[in-house]
Amino acid sequence: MPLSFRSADDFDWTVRKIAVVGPGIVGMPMAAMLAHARVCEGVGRPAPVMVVQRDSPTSGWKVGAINEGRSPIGGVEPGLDEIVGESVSAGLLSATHDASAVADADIILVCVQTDKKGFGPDYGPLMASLEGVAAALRDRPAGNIPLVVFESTLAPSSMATVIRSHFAGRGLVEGRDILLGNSPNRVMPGRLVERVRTSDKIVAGLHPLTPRLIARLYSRIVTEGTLHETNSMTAEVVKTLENAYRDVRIAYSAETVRYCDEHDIDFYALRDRVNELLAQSDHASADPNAVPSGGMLVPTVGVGGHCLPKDGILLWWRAIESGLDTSRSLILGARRVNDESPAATIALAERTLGPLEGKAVAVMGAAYRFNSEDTRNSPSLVLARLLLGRGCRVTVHDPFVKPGDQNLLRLGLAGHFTNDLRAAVSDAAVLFFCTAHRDYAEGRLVMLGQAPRLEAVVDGCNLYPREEFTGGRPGYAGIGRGQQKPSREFVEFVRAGFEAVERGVANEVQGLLQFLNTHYAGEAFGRVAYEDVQRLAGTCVTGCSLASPGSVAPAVSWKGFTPCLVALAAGA
Ligand code: SAJ
Repeated sequence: MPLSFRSADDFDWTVRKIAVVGPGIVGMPMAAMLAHARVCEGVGRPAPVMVVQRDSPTSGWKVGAINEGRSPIGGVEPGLDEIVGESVSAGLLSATHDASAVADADIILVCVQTDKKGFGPDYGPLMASLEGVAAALRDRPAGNIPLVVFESTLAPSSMATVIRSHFAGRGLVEGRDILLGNSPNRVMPGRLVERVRTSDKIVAGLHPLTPRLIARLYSRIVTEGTLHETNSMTAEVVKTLENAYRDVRIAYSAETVRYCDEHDIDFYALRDRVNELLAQSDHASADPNAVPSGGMLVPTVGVGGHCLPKDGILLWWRAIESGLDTSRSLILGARRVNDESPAATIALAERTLGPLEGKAVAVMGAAYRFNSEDTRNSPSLVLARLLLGRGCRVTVHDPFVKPGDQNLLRLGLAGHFTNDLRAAVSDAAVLFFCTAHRDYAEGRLVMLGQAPRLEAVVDGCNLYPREEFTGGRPGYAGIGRGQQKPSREFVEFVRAGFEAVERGVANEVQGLLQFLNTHYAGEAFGRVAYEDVQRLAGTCVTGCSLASPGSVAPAVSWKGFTPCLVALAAGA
């Protein structure tokens, strides 16, 4: 009997095999680290790990790569290739296209990407993968009670509704035939293995036993972080809120920097002073390759990636579906502010450098984040299309992104793209730096020397200090690069605005929790307490310091400037 439990504290568990569905940036490190850890639970030999990857045109090749001992993850991922190779050589890691391989697994990790569609989750790929998992588990050996753990980001209530009912509809009743848990991955491309090992991780479930089981398993790979046990809906809220609140703080910086840039105020001096007053500082003002974690975050050409643009909408999904008023939502308002950033970058450029129409411009960096090939929701590509719309002759460059990249093709930019740096800059009058790739940081002088027609540089990613462009040619415009030190009164105005925004988010989240608990917390164990959300979000390594709910003072303006997020917080 691989799992028998009398209570959440009294159980016998045998783990003979682990399966991982979806060897992407979440599943591949998890599979390799569990295999490498030699998990011996209730048996005298390590549990082998089987990766399942459907035989799709774009990803089916990963099975062969893994079985040859190679990680299918692109970019630079320290430590991952080594543990994949070692585990495959030891016969403890393998891969297959066949989903029925999960039938005899005692633990199944589901690491399939989720997305948004309109104002709700897009679970298409996830549910497609669960068809195979449920069919296989229906034929599982008698008496097995497999544990299925979702590492994917899920909209609050999904575990208790969509996921639970999917398995129940196939004869697998949660708590009797199967245990359903979730542990949303806090992945960071470029640090995949390190993040799993060192970051705190939330482990959750629908049944009280489940977090205990996941914690016991994950304690073998999360060796420097802390495992926090809770229920599924709390984990769903914390994960989506971490990203939503990050999006809000970037939006508050974006609104503030637009005012600063119009009045030649040094935004970064302001940011560092305000964060010091908030006791939420970081080193990101001086380092374009830092992962910002302070209170006020860093305003750039825009917010891309697969997470921040979608998770606030996932958090609001059930409330929007029920028709709740969204007009005063800071989380949804922040999305609008951040989506304006590419256009705001062009406005800054034209204010400083004159009209761009008809000029040859190069967009430097197609990826949404530095030293990465990932173009999902990349603001650089939005900027490129806006520049085309203004009659510019546009080239898009990136050292990592592939010419056949799906988003380049989808947005009609493949014909404007090159990996050749010299070709990208040779004819350009203006260079827009959108992604802080190391090639741009290290090769500035050589690169500018290859641009004989260069008139100006626009810095949209905190890449270059203004002092590096003092000679007057090329001209320089940088987001946040005003030259006047902020007054003490303006610092105080911005700090007070930040505290209004953080209070506004707290009030908004408290309202969402009341809604979710009323409609989706079936039993006491499933309820979400704001204090738990605050405590668990505070374990996010990139900073998520939530305020407590409370009253917000009426919004005031500074010489006519009132951030819309502050107005929303005061109005809510
Ligand atoms: N960005 C800014 N200013 C900032 C920080 C980021 O403009 O101060 C932009 C970036 O340029 C990028 C986008 O926002 O375009 C997202 O950047 P990110 O640093 O949030 O990186 P992601 O989206 O790859 O990872 C996020 C992280 N979430 C949090 O830090 C709360 C990561 O920890 C999560 O694991 C990941 O989402 C996820 O999988 O949810």
